[in-house]
Amino acid sequence: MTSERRKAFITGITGQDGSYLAELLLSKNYEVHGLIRRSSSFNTERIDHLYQDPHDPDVRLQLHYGDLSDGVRLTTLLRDIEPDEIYNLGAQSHVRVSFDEPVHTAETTGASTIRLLEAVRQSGVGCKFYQASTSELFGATPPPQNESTPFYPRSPYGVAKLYSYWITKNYREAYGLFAVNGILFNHESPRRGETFVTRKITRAAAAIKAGVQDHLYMGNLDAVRDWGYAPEYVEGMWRMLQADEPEDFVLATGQESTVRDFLIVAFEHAGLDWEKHVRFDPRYLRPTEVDALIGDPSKAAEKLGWRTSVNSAELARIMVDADIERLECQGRPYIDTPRPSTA
Ligand code: NDP
Ligand code: GDR
Repeated sequence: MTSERRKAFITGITGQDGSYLAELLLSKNYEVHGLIRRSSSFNTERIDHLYQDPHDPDVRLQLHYGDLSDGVRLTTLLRDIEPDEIYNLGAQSHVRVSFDEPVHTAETTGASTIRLLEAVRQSGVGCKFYQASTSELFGATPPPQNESTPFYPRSPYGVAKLYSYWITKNYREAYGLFAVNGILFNHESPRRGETFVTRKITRAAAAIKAGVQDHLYMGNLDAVRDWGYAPEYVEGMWRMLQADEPEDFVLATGQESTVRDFLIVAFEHAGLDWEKHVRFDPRYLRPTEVDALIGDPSKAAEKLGWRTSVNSAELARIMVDADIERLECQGRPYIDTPRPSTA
């Protein structure tokens, strides 16, 4: 049995998507290997519930220290692990932060993809490769966006991801690698990073309801996004690697909401009037904004049988409930995390 078990290597396993993907693959009996950065404090909160004592026989989740900036480490790891599937989810993934740290973002979100692809070639492992591409590639091109829509990125993050998209496609064509781009529209969950807009809103709704916060400072409320539920999207990633041919796919709900729409639902669900609490702060604006992203997921529906079932209003309610519960468990006083003022 064990010899037939497939092995997956996930970069970004400590992130939102990496944690759900690890869960999914473990449930499918994979042996899961994750790359984690050495940090001065623990950074594995999202996968702590999956932890298995490495001393146990038959352990199926194994974590390896490494950084996407270290190509030699990537090659050595792949040689040792010999994965059947690689999911490249690791990135500096915050669009606003990419304007503060453009060079770091180019390195982590762009150049790291070629380091990993070269590690695949140099280690000689025969494996499939998933690249976490993004609707941010479409940027200024108006919706609806599908696999044939021209790209026009609007941030250092989007431009770095554009490089990763094309180098993945190039390695597919040049070397016959089973390498695919999942062009994923925004997907959220209770595990979403705290400075992305949905989570920022749902955390604030919970904190204001609990009486430990008064105001929420926000940027552009008119931006239109296509928000889906993250666990459904990692299923789509896996399906892309199970297809007969390597192809790129858009994953999206096909439905639009503004930031304001999400805010209204989240605050209403917490029993709050958003207009009493939300204030504008220009520091949260981006030098160049992506006004509207609405995906057309028909190719994924047709060829992968992939569909979403959670819309953005349901998502807002799931996330508010989770943040209320989390805050109740934490107890008071509620201490927000120190962070720079742009995200
Ligand atoms: P997160 O920001 O939650 O997670 C990013 C992950 O990358 C974390 O595990 C982080 O580690 C890791 N990472 C960052 N820098 C490095 C590095 N130098 N070396 C190794 N690991 C690193 O992102 P999501 O889970 O939301 O997204 C996953 C991927 O999908 C990202 O590439 C993102 O750009 C892309 N994407 C996301 C979408 C979304 O809506 N969520 C939509 C489309 C694409 P640590 O925990 O130590 O910080
Ligand atoms: P995005 O997500 O940039 O789409 O990238 P984010 O949640 O950061 O912003 C969505 C929209 O909300 C507007 N906005 C604010 N955003 C943040 N973060 N904070 C605010 O206070 C605020 N006020 C308004 C933004 O201007 C924007 O229009 C996410 C990331 O996960 C990427 O990695 C991924 O590739 C894309 O989604 C698809």
